[in-house]
Amino acid sequence: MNFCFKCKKFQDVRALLLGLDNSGKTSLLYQWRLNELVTTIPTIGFNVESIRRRKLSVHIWDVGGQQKIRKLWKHHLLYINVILFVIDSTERDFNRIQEAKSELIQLLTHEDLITVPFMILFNKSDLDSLTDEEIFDDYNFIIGETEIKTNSVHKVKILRTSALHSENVTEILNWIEFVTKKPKK
Ligand SMILES: Nc1nc2c(ncn2[C@@H]2O[C@H](COP(=O)(O)OP(=O)(O)OP(=O)(O)O)[C@@H](O)[C@H]2O)c(=O)[nH]1
Ligand SMILES: [Mg+2]
Repeated sequence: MNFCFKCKKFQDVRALLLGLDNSGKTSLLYQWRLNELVTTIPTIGFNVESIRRRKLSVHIWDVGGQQKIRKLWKHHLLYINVILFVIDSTERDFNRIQEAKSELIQLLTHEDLITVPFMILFNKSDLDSLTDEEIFDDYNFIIGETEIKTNSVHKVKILRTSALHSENVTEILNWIEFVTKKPKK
């Protein structure tokens, strides 16, 4: 009989890191993976890293956010357990805010994602970022609006992050653990 006492059973979780270009997705990914802010270049295609968290093995796909390659996002949506949508919270340009909102609404209303929990990350909180009121005015209503439109049952959480200072990185993993926990048999 073969016993493997060292082998632990990990629950695999697939997380998708999306958001406009320059929002900080790759920086967050490597802050999680390496505990440091790496020098990034715009992602063409995607990066994937796996992070162990207690009984979870979280596989995070970070997909490039430039406008011309956003059409590739749809190829990553199947079998995803959580979406982490990153917003550059220093961005006050009206058109860029509209762009981010439009992409987020498309995802929140996508038929393949109707039961997938979303975390919206307002990144770069170490810089001159949007105030809570600005975030509420510019983005928060999206969630209510989406629920009315789709009658969906998304769990949505909003969090400020900083890839530079590693702010809230642990909280994100805690939340992933919470929303993907399988009921005990
Ligand atoms: N100060 C500060 N800078 C950040 C933070 N996160 C990312 N940056 C910087 O923002 C720039 C863009 O970061 P990336 O991680 O490459 O952005 P991205 O979302 O992966 O961009 P694409 O790959 O083009 O989709 C880089 O210069 C980062 O160093 C943060 O929390 N604070
Ligand atoms: Mg990137």
